[in-house]
Amino acid sequence: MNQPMISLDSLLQPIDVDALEKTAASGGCSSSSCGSSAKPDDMDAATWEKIKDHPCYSEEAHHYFARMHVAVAPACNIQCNYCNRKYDCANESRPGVVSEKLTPDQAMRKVVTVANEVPQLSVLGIAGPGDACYDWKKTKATFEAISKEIPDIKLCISTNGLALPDHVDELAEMNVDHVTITINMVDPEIGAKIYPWIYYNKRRYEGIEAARILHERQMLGLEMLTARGILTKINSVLIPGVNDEHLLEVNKWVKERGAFLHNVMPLISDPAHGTHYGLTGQRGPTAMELKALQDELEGGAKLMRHCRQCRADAVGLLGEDRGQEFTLDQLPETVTYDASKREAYREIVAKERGDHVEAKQAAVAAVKDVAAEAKLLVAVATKGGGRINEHFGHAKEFQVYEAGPKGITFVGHRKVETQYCEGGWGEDATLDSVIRALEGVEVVLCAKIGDCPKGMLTAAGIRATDAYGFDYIETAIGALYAAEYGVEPITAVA
Ligand code: CLF
Ligand code: SF4
Repeated sequence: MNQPMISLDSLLQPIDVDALEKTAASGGCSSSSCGSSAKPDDMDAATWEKIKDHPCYSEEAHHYFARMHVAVAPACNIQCNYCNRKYDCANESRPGVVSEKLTPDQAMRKVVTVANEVPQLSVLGIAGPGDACYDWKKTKATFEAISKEIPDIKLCISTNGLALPDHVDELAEMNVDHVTITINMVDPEIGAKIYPWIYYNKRRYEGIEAARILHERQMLGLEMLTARGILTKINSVLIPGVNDEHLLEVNKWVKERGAFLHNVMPLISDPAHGTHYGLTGQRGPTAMELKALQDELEGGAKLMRHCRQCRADAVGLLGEDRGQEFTLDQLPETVTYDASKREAYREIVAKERGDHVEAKQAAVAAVKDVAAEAKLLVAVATKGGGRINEHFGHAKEFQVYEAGPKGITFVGHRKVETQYCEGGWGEDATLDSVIRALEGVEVVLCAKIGDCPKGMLTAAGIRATDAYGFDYIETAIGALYAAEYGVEPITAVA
């Protein structure tokens, strides 16, 4: 079949085009890495096949692949103290802006339009803005229609778990490989502080009884999914003073019942959101508190640390949101799926990814070889592709990595409220908020930084450099760590 010519530029907008073109020009990928797989050694091939292009289930995939959510499920059967129905579901979103709710037909038009224009798209998720399992008819109609039109798109669902056991068999029949359950407690006494009521079997329950029913349904749903081989991720909202230490217990319970990943997310709480927690002054954790708990959880159920708490209508790579480009009023009346961009993108990424994996392995080995106990927290400005390819002033977030005796690990991201160079010049007040967001970070790596912000960062105890611009993230961090602790830096991979 003839395919239209597609320019790399139009294909790979958020990814660094120069770096990918360099790869393509050198014969597609470095000769030694052709065919190398990013599959971790301790993972079976079937599981890898399910997660390898899923930006949430694979940290490595999130550099390359995008998800989109369609907000077709507004109804909910419980009340969480961190949620206000006016806003997006806090299970899978950051509250703040009301979603544009869609019918299944509108969702179909939107997904096809996005699939034609965003080649990174690999996953369609339904994450509210209410509960996808409670608002089941719309969820099911949407998944069925879209999987017929775009058979290779992965279907993903997020739920509070109360109605989940009623739909596990249908999820399995629809080939839904990925389910997220938000589980904030396994002790109903703690649950009663998080959930004032639930609506179950046509009755409203309150307090400890409500939390006990929710807990039992969540555990049952998780066990049923595990029995059917569906990968389940557990999201837990970290609420300081309510369930922080308790999440160690949650981690144990979900691991025992086969959860694939545990994603601990910070409570987002602000009086302006009108939530119970926001209005009563319940604070969220700091970035360092979240990291400390995640570090404590290491060794239990495998952790997800790259969650961006997406909106229920998010579109794009994690950490970017292109939803505003695809609002209903901008969608064409009729649209036909064209697979060519997504197929071309996958081909290029497969080559780039093999190269990246080799570079990462070399960097991790080099860091482990350094006989130092020290840990180095590094923030990276990137717009995808696993490379340092974003200017300091344009970064909407920084990805944070830790280098140390265990190698190089991704430990989270720090959101920047306002970019330093918004409008073309830097604002000192904005830089102060960026510096606050970088709490605990020792070095910032970016594609470009001016002398002024660099000097202010230095004064705040944060070193910043663009010397590793366009390198792979791990290669740069490896070189930095090796240089810092007195051995020869490893060679950067172009
Ligand atoms: Fe969406 Fe959730 Fe599926 Fe991902 S999001 S339904 S698993 S496709 Fe991902 Fe967003 Fe975190 Fe969710 S970053 S909020 S974990
Ligand atoms: Fe809100 Fe989601 Fe909780 Fe329902 S499950 S109350 S929509 S956060």
